[in-house]
Amino acid sequence: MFSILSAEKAFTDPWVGNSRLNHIGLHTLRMRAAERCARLRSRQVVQSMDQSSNELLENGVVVLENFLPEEIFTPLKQEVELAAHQAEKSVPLETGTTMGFGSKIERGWGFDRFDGGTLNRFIEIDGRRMPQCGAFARDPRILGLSRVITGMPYRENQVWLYQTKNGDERVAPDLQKVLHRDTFFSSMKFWYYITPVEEKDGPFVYVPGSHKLTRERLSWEQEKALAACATIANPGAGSAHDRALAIGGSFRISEKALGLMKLPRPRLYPVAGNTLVIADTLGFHRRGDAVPGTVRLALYGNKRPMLPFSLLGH
Ligand SMILES: O=C(O)CCC(=O)C(=O)O
Ligand SMILES: [Fe+2]
Repeated sequence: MFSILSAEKAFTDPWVGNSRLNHIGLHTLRMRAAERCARLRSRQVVQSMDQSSNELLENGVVVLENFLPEEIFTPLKQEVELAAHQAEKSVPLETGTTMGFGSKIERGWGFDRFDGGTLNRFIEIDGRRMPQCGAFARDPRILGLSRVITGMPYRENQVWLYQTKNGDERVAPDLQKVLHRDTFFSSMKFWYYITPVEEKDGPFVYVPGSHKLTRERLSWEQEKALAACATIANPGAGSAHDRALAIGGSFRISEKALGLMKLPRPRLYPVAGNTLVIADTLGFHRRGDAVPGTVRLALYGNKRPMLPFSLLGH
């Protein structure tokens, strides 16, 4: 019962995935209530809305070029590149060969995880050894934008040095390269790119404005929720892969369905180094198609509220 009031998104949960309750609108009710709570929290803690805050609320995504002044960016870049190089010396950057989301592989300096062929390398920020990164993890502007989206800041220890190495889609497809939304409520993710990301490197892809709960969006969500319940009721139907995607609660979407929702086409965000990309991942997004072997290097953080129905901003 309490799972309905939690951040649980998987329809395998007996309450979240309850067929009767979903027929009378449980899923969309949770979405609308969580959205109200997020707006309420945000209003408590956001003192003033600057241009990027407004853009973020309007589009669900904002790109801030030349985010740091040169005299801060240059030593920060050196620090990040050194840490990435040291990690690579101990464990080379490799791509994956198995489908699906891999589990964490603990390393001395953090962990690796594969999304299909894509390697995600997370290197821990040790503030004593990496003072520039430590300071970046407390950046007041990004903390402010996190509050705009979720009404909450992210935790400093949730900021990582994040390298992505693109695998070969023909060998092991990456589920993050399929358009989706992360969960049923607003969450914040940011990537502060240290090096340029070109189209071939798999830039972030986002559908501007798709974080809004329009009538069309809510009816699509309702359909997806009922499809998830039907999948659970028919354990024999469909491949294991399709079943997992239907009931996992991170709904995938086709470009055709986007059009039916009157949303624009997905937009690619290739960027120069020293650029911040921050998004509400309730909006539809994906990791862009890439040439196998290319690498992205960023500082990354996220805030997915553990209590999406909390009324208190902080
Ligand atoms: O790596 C990216 O550009 C986006 C991947 C994604 O879907 C996510 O982190 O939620
Ligand atoms: Fe995602």
